[in-house]
Amino acid sequence: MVKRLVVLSLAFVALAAMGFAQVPEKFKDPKKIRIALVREVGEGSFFERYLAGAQSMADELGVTLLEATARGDMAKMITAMENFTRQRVDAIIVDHGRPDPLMPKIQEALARGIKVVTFDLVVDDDRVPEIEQDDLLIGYMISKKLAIDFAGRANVIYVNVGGFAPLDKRDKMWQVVKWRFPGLKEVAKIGAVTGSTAADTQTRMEAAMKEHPEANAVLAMWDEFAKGAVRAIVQAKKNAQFRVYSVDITNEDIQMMTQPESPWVATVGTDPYSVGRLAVRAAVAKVVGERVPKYLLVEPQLVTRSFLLKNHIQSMDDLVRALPALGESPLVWPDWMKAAVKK
Ligand code: SR1
Repeated sequence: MVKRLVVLSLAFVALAAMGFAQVPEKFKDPKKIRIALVREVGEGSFFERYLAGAQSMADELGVTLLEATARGDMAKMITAMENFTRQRVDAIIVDHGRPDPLMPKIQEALARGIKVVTFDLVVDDDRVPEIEQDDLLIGYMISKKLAIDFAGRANVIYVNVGGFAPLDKRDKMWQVVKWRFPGLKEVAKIGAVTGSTAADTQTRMEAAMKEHPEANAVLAMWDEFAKGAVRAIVQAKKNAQFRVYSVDITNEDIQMMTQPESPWVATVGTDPYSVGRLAVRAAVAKVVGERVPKYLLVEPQLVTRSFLLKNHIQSMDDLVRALPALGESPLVWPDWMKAAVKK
């Protein structure tokens, strides 16, 4: 009897390894699975690439992805949540947004049996997995890189804003690193999320540079902030005076970092394409009844300008080849899902 059980379990393990894992009942007709993606922010190359990743995963799994972007308008985000809840989609991915107005809408969706997953939104509910790019680590890695590059002494223009979960987490670590290296002076803090964030940051950076001629470093906690700061520096021909440190990496960022004399020397991030793919996998896994961990942290990587130049990297495809840790996230890949994608 025991022998037979052992043989059976070994056979099951072997079949699973060969991709014959049992497909969950609810995935038998994937076309019928509707996943809604409700986004607060859509501007910039990070969010474009994230959406492309989400769509690619939905296409590969054969599920339907519906999308609504609120462009910073919380009322629109709430309305989108209400609409998708009324339509009884199978799952909602809530992307950024404020916990206070969104929490009641998340609870309403859950009460109707709709699964909820978040990206960059902290939700105090064990039923809701949270995806993030390990933003405390991002904040630490990029702040430490700046501190070490400048041997602990720099006059920093800090570009960040409160009220967004990832930006708040990154800020916490900048505060820690400033405490550790008291020679880092934050001479100015600028930054706002406006819908034309890069252009507005450029204007703010121009003013900050005039007010603080002693500034020699920029720490920008979103690549849209970094783009604005870099354009202002280049326009003012102050490339040699500044070094820019940022968060996120995209094709556009690579182009700007590898320009001759670019002051943009380092960034820490993940591939947003792979984050978008993970969000869809997590939502589908919840819909079919898989156990999904509460915290799904995509591991960030440090990317320097010198690494890009040395390896002749011109695009995210080149970068992922040179730095495979930036590739597809290993999180949430049940065997049946791997098999479904391979077909
Ligand atoms: C306005 S929040 C912008 C950030 O969201 C994502 O976490 C990206 O990394 C980006 O930096």
